[in-house]
Amino acid sequence: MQRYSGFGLAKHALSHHENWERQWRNPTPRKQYDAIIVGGGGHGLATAYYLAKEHGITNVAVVEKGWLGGGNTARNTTIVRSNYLWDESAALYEHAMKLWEGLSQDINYNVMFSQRGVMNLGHTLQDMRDIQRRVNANRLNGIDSEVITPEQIQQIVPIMDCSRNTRYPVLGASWQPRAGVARHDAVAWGYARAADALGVDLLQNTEVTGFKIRDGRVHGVHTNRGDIEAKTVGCVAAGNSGVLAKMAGFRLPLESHPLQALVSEPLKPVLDTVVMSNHVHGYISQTDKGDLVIGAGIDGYNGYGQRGSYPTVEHTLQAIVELFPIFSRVRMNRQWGGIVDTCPDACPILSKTPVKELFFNCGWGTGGFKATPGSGHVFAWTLAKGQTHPLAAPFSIDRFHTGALVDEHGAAGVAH
Ligand code: FAD
Ligand code: PYC
Repeated sequence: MQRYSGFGLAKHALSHHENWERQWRNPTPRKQYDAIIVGGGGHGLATAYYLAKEHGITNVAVVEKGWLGGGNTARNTTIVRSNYLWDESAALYEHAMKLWEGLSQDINYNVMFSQRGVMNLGHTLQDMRDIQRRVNANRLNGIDSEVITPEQIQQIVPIMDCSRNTRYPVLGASWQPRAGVARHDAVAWGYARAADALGVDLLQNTEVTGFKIRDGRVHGVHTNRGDIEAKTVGCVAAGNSGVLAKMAGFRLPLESHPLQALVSEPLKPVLDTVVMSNHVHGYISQTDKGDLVIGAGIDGYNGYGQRGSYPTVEHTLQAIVELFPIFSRVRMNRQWGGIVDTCPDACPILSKTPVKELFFNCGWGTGGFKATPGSGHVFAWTLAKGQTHPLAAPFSIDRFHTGALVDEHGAAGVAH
């Protein structure tokens, strides 16, 4: 990170924010790269960074149709946790969690990773059985996780209505103290700056419109700025992954849905942890600025419009106000949607494809932000070695033929 002396800071404060150094270059695309990453979200940028840093592969381009981090990375609600049920996914998300814990130092950029704890509420006996099972599985995997009672919840979040008067009373929760939130755009910018410093070309406003495929092998991409050759191509395009797969001539078992979120006007600090309820369809946290960040399940229809429909917002706010009557008169400032790529088993795809040297990293659906460092780390390994990283192996597209699905709907956090 650029460090300024007291004088430097004062100079910038008085300069109307002019003449700041650019954080990354704006290069002209080269004709040929060793690797092209399609998609300049957090996952794509992390992949490029680890390719350069850990594998010495620096002749790399990240090709982004819009601006860096403007997709789901910019639109997500930044919850980071690793309390997944099955060994395969727990290992992958915990790998990410460990990287989160050192990320600001590693990329020398403050990603504001705040381990303020995440609780997943249970409102029925079956919820509580599922929570108990998942907590047991987490602990067997060395992941910090515990079951807490309504009394403990009330102590952690005094403003929550934990009485028996609600439609779906709170019966308990799972609690992961190391979980929390991070600053989404800082993650994208931090990885972008670090990757750029290692020589990676970040090509914004560059849309991939097709793949150059000969003899069953990828040789590069067609873009709106011309063709670019590459030995290896990794696609990390979230909600647009199905569109890219179609360009390459195969189908992926993905559905693209809108997922919405909204933020309130800023309030004084009242909520210093993250509360999620899959059952009543609402989750909430408070930013350092004071806004309440609120979201829920996906909108049920498929689509590519980054909006979402009103009934989902209404349903979410009903759930939030029932849990937090104190928020009933808070005004909402903004609402938006992202397009999430959901798999039938609510797990990602990190995989080779029918086209040689063309790899896909997608299907993170409603929960990929938390995986950003881990996803980039294992995908970079996969691209560098041309074979699947052991942590990624269970998430190959082969599982949809063999039936070895990893069903994480219960841990997905939001309903879909
Ligand atoms: P993106 O950031 O979407 O990046 C993909 C990029 O590919 C985009 O920038 C796009 O422009 C680019 N692209 C697409 N097509 C092309 C093309 N043809 N050519 C070039 N570029 C292309 N996850 C959590 O873990 N915790 C949460 O709290 C959470 N909350 C969420 C809330 C909402 C409202 C939403 C929408 C998502 C949420 N998620 C959450 C999910 C999370 O945002 C995603 O899983 C994650 O950000 C995906 O990162 P990415 O880098 O793969 O995708
Ligand atoms: O995966 O934890 C999650 C999540 C929370 C909100 C959206 N996704």
